[in-house]
Amino acid sequence: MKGFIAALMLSAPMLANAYTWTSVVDFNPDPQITPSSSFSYAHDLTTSGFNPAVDTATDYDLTIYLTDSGRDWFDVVRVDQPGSWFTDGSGAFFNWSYASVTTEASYSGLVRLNDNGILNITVESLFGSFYLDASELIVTGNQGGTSVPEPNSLALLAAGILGIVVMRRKVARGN
Ligand SMILES: [Ca+2]
Ligand SMILES: [Ca+2]
Repeated sequence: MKGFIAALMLSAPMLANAYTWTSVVDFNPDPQITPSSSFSYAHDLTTSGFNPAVDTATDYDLTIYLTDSGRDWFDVVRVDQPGSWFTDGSGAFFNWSYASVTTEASYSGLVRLNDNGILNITVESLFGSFYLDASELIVTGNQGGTSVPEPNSLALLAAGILGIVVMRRKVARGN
């Protein structure tokens, strides 16, 4: 029984290495979006430490932040991501000045993220005009590749420790 518990404790950290990566793009200046001008950009999760070769994205939330512009009756935003598009559930913003819209992961979006760490987004206006202030991508998944030191760096490390030991001995003798 004790052996079983020990084995369980040893294997637990390897079963799940849950991790969250956050990528924020703050547009400056904020691009204006109208029914005749959409705006495309990309979240590059590799700049947030995501490594497509070893890490796995399993889910994400994408939130965009908008500032109103123009005197429209109302505004409707559409967010395009690989394989799907999203319009805010309420359908429209009335009498607003600042708003955020959150959309969930698309299957194709997850495939792209796991392929190269990049999620391409296009923000469109179905009605009205507004500014795109910022975009935040929060990705959850598993962090793989617990870095195993290569033989070369192990040898360097050993040489470094040996050097410190030798130096200390010399210092000790000098005293
Ligand atoms: Ca507007
Ligand atoms: Ca901004």
